[in-house]
Amino acid sequence: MAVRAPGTRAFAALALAAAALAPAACAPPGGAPRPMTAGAAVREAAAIKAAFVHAWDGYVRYAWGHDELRPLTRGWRDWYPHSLLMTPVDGYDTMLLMGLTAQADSAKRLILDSLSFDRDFPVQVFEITIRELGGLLSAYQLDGDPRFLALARDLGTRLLPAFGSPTGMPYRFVNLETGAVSGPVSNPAEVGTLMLEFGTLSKLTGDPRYYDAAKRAVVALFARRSPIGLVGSAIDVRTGAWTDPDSHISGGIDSYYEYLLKSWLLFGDPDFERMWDSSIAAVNRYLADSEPTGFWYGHADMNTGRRTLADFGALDAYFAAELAKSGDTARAARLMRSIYRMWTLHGVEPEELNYDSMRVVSPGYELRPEALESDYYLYRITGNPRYRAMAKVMVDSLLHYTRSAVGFTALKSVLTKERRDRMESYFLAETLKYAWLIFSPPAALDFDRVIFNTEAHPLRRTWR
Ligand code: DMJ
Repeated sequence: MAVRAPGTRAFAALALAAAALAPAACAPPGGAPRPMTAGAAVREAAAIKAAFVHAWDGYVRYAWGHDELRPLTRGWRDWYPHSLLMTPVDGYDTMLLMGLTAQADSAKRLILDSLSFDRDFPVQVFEITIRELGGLLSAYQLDGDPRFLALARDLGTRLLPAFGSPTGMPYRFVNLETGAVSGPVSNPAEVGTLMLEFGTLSKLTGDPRYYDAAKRAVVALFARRSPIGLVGSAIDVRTGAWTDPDSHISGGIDSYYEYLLKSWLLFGDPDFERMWDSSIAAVNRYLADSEPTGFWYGHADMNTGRRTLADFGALDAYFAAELAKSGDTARAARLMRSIYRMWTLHGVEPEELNYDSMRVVSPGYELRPEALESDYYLYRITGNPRYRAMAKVMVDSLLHYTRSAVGFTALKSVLTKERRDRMESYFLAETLKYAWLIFSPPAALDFDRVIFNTEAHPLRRTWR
């Protein structure tokens, strides 16, 4: 069923606000936007919190005990033959941060009463690690209940057989009960986005196996970078041979870079610093692209560095956060201007844009958080009020176009605003969390002491 967003004309005011920012958004941050008053920020944060409650209420009413809400058909979706409670596990720490005590209590009860990983089916190691393991570890750190850590430990142990390949890089899937593995052709994101969770699990339990397995995988992947320092899109974990040389910072590679940087920051392990330093130099040399339309990161051949594609999309938008966190606020600010331009082109960002022609290549919007994530980092690191102004435009349009009677829903197309019956759990874990944090006082979360995993679960170094 094609459903269109309501009140599009009534939304003209927002479009005007976007237009006011857009050309100039493209002017340097620091160009004197009207700072948001404290009262306006409080109201925006309250609207985002109310949006979270609306999303959660939909889950409670129509998808309770399942992985995800189907907002349009008022049903549910499970990823596997049995639910792993993706939405409650992913959303729990956002509830704690927002002070949603009643919601947090019911989510906690559901998780502790019924979440079990003793299941005879294969799961995707990457997704289960970033959503479930990450969610349980942050739940433990924020809430202190040892049952969260026990669940995390059980899950981490069941995932460990995935690392049993000849190279040490994990298979994509592992059966939680039998340990049987499958999916030998993987990618840098799935190989290299396990360290924060497995490392934290080791630090919190005193069992080094998790840290060691995840680190060995990253080191094995890094060792297979090309002579010019880039990685490709697909690699066989049995042989270590690349099966796709397309290099980029987008989905399939993205969080590999994110975790090199953040593993250095969270664990202080200098091997990660070296790998990040060498990787970011190659990325900035071969993938960064200054065009008349803005500053972007495109695709290139990992062996020659030859530009192959001028595409950038919603997933790539995380990269400004990494640049900012690593201290490169100049590139981060330039990239954020492009991201904002991409977002305001059609009112909501598309999944993929060709930045030469500025034509949409893939028109969906999957309720993704990355643009707001980068905006949040830039706002916290620079304090520049322009980032709150940008965020207000992005948040208001996303809530407008994706809100449905029950929950929020992905868009099939940002061009037509036609909807799709899906509310991913990361909408509660990430999108609404970053949005809310941008408009909340710094005390809402100690930004300098926290490392977010790629699903926005905050992890803290509580060990020596
Ligand atoms: C999330 O699951 C994570 O942010 C992941 O790193 C990328 N994809 C989604 C959000 O877009």
